[in-house]
Amino acid sequence: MILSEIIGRVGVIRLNRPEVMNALCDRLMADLGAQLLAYDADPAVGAMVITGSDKAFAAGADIKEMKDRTFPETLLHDFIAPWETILQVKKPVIAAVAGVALGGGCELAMMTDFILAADNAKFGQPEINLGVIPGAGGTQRLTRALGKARSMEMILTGRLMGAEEALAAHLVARVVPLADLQAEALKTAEKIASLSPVAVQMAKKAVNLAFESHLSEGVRSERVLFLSLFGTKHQQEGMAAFVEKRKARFE
Ligand code: DAK
Repeated sequence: MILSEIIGRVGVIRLNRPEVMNALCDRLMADLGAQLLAYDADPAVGAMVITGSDKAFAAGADIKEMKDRTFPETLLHDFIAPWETILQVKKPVIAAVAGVALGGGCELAMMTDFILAADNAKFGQPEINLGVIPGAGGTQRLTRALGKARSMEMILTGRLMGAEEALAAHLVARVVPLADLQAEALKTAEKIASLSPVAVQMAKKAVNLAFESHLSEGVRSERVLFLSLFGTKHQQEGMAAFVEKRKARFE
């Protein structure tokens, strides 16, 4: 249900259920989580990309699998845990989104570190049409990205948002032509993978603090992370290379 390969220093994971627009069933989520953790532990990988097909990043959780679940079952058979594995990943993860990213698909994309969108991308939280609400962080992350008014409108009406609107609303980092999406995602991930892995992980942690904490707490924690980098060779190498007008070598 996923296809994965390492290209250069980038672990690429492709969601692969084309017959159902990459609907995210339990097995796919378990496989995705396991692959993310494997790449996180693999020194050959410096960054990851999650992508889908040209038509669908993912059309949401698998409705056919989910529809008969009862409340006690959802509690007893923890179907939530695999959705959160991605939050344990320390290396940067980019979502390269083409086509639809709906419901759980949009939530998965928002759980990555940032989204690169193809010009045909469509984002939305249409759960309200199914008589439910987003359950994997959508109400929280979409609201932090878009602000209350736009997020409320999308979640209450199920309206989809195109790539350009998503860019203007700060949901995505960049929009590129569909034909360039994979190459751009790889190039971006490769750039990150070429940098100091220690600084990269601390940068990810620090930016996430802005998202998940109050300002003063985030700034205090950023300072601790920043100062601790002065205990690394990469800080010495990066700054020495600048002064000596040469390219830094982060080994
Ligand atoms: N689940 C299962 N099958 C899906 C699917 C989905 N989400 N989306 C599409 N498919 C299937 C269709 O049923 C169809 O299958 P067949 O009929 O051929 O067997 C096939 O994919 C092609 O779809 P369409 O024929 O509908 O294709 P169209 O191009 O006409 O439309 C579409 C594409 C993506 C606009 C449409 O399929 C659609 O609206 N799909 C549903 C989108 C949606 O409602 N998504 C939200 C699902 S609810 C949680 C974790 C996650 C979640 C909640 C909690 N926890 C950890 C607590 C997430 C919930 C959701 O995502």
